[in-house]
Amino acid sequence: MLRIALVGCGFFAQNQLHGWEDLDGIEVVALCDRDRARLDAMGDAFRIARRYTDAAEMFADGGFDAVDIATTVSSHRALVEMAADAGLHVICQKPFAQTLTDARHMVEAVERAGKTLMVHENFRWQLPVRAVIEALRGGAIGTPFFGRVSFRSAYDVFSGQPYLAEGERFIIEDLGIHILDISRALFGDVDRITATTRRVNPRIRGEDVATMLLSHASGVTSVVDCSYATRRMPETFPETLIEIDGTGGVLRLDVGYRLTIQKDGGTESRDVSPPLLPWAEKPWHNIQESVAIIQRHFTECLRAGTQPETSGRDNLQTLALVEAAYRSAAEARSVDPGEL
Ligand code: NAD
Ligand code: 89V
Repeated sequence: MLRIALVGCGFFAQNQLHGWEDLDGIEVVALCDRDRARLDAMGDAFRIARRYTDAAEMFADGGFDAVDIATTVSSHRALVEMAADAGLHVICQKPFAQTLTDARHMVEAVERAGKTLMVHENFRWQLPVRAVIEALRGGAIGTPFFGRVSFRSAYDVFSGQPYLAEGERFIIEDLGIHILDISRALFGDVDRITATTRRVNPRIRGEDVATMLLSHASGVTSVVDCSYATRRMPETFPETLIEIDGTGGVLRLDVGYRLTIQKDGGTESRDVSPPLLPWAEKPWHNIQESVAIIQRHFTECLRAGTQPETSGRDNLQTLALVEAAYRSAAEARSVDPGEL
């Protein structure tokens, strides 16, 4: 039995608790939130008796093997370092850290403790996205040379997550981070990125449109474009649309979770829609199911003694891309993420 403690009982955490409930050999034994009302609501809903408003107290009491950090980013470094000191495995929500320096310290702390650290970077684990990754890695269209990974929507994310409207940074830090990570999963690490950003919605503080051009070390050029200001029908939230051109054909993940591969003069098209889990609801079900998938990956890695694909160390590259995109937009130049 793997015993888990979860910190942060806010908007998203219920998905993580449902995901853990569905996995065999897992028990969430303790919950923490500094907001007593949220803590009790979540504790009652998931019948978890051990409840803390202070994470340090929870870590001191112990009795669990891993911690699932579902708080917003400003608390991540302190919580990850406390977990490392307590000798625990860690899953931490994205964005992993506020700065690359923080992130490097966090990765090193868990490595020193000899434990596993996975970032809850779940978009590359979505079933439709996974189908694209597997087709590409399986050589379905030969060697890729161009990709577009696109997320455009006008869905109101601010009512569920009001903090998204308040930060100086918005779409690259919160959503673009996922889409950049998908581009890395498909085409590998990036030598240069060029980005433009703008704010369309006057009621938020940060940027809600970002267009990024990536030169990958593999030779692929990809475009990663994100918008929360795109009023189109049908509204496609939260679908990531993907186009890839390869030496042997083309691949498209289109609206409605349809994957099409064209090669050798033929077209093969299939529905790769995610299932609607009993606790999930549309349109979030795609994201919700990827929570269950990434959690299963984490437990399999612990059992096998292997590193998660979205480990803390791997995520340093995604975070560097986020920073490089902001720097590129601010300085109107292309940026090598390696310079950060
Ligand atoms: P939220 O603000 O609704 O909830 C966060 C909770 O953490 C709050 O209840 C707060 O009281 C608690 N908290 C903060 N610091 C704490 C501390 N030091 N100790 C104890 N409790 C503390 O936020 P949310 O929308 O649930 O988002 C949480 C994280 O999940 C964010 O990092 C967000 O980016 C991420 N998120 C990820 C996805 C995804 O698909 N991966 C989707 C939505 C949100
Ligand atoms: O997945 C996320 O990180 C969410 C959202 C989809 C709204 O951007 O914050």
